[in-house]
Amino acid sequence: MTVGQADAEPASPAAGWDRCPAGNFCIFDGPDGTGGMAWFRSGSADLRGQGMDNRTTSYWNRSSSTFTMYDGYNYTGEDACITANSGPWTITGHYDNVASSVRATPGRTCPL
Ligand SMILES: [Ca+2]
Repeated sequence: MTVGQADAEPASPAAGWDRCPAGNFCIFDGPDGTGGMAWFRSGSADLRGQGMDNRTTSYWNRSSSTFTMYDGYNYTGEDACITANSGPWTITGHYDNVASSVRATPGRTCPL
C-alpha cells in the first residue's frame, strides 16, 4: 500500500458527532458520537424501536428544547435532563447504557 495524500485526509464527518442533524436531539451507541445513532425532534417512548434501548453512551442536544432521557419505557424511571442546545457529551457515570425512552420537555429547566 502506498501512503499518499489521501491517507492524510480527515475521517469522514459521517463517522461521528457531525451526523447529528441540526435542530435534533441525537443519541449514540458509542462514546464521542460513534456507533449507531438515532435522532429526534419530539422523542420515542420505546428506544427498542430505534435499536437503541439501554445503549446510549453519548448524546447531543442540537434542539431548542430541553430533552429528558428515562431509564424506563414510556417516560418512566430515573431521568436525565439535557439543556437545550447543549453538548455533545459522553456519559461517564452510571447512566451509561441506561436510557429506554426520550422526549422533548420544553417547559423543563434542568438543575445545575
Ligand atoms: Ca433502561
